[in-house]
Amino acid sequence: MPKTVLVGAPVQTGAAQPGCLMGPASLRTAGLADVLSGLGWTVEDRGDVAIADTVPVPCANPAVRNLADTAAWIEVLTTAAHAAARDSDLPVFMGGDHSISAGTVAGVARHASETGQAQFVLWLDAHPDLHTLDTTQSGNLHGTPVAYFSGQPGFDAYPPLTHPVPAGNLCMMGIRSVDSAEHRVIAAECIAVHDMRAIDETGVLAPLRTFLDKVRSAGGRLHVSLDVDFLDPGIAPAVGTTVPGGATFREAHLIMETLGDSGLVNSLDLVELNPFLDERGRTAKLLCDLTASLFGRRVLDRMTRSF
Ligand code: 4U7
Ligand code: MN
Ligand code: MN
Ligand code: MN
Repeated sequence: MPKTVLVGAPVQTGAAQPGCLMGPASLRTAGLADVLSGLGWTVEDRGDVAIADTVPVPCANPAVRNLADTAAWIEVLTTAAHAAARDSDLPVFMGGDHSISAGTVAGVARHASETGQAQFVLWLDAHPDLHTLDTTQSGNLHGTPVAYFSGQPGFDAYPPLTHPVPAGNLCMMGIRSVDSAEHRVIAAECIAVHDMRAIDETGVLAPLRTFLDKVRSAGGRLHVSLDVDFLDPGIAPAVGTTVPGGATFREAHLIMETLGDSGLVNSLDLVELNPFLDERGRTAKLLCDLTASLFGRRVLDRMTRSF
């Protein structure tokens, strides 16, 4: 049987609003482990990671908030993600705000280097999260993980990055809120960014298939990072950073089903869920259902049907 490991990352130091620390508990309450075992997966829930007390870390940018704690979370998550990738076929990292991906991607990329494979990342988000500690104006560090794990300079206060993911191995979908400093990085690094206008024009499938072909031909490993704000706020209200005009229910499921069919996905983040903002658990349940689509749940099994 294929195996998944669940890792809880109750982190909210990177977000403006409190609440994301309840994300792992909400996903567990929505029944994530049972959903995946029902699909034939062996599930090991490793519980939540934790950090020790920290001392404040100085930063040249006075806007930056919670730097020491966020850096400590990134460090423990790098270790936990490396171990989870080593020990299972498709670990799920339950956030927590998106700063956790600085650690989860660093950790899975370390494992990829050990298997001799290239690491790829599919970033499903309204935002590119490409700020450095110098460029962030909000000071909210959930806006920084992609800049960090892709090896941008300016992260002396984060753990030293041993295995950066090349910008050419990134694909972003759903983007619709980009700050000017992020625009400059996207242009300079030629990152494949499919904004919502592009999705409107082409649908989700064409750019996704192009990216999956690239991962497959490189023999690479693929990490998927799903920010709740990728989804339209009408279907996923439990997030502090809503942006109108997000992915629809079917666009999101089609992405997850196609990713599942590809067999190429090796790790998944479910991030930015803020249960304090949810409505009767509907966003947590939607994340469980989207994860089920990635793990093999299908409305109908296509292979066995003919007309
Ligand atoms: B998320 C923002 F200014 N760019 O830096 C910032 F728009 O993980 C938002 O994608 C960051 O939700 C959003 O604060 C981070 C803002
Ligand atoms: Mn994000
Ligand atoms: Mn390893
Ligand atoms: Mn976002």
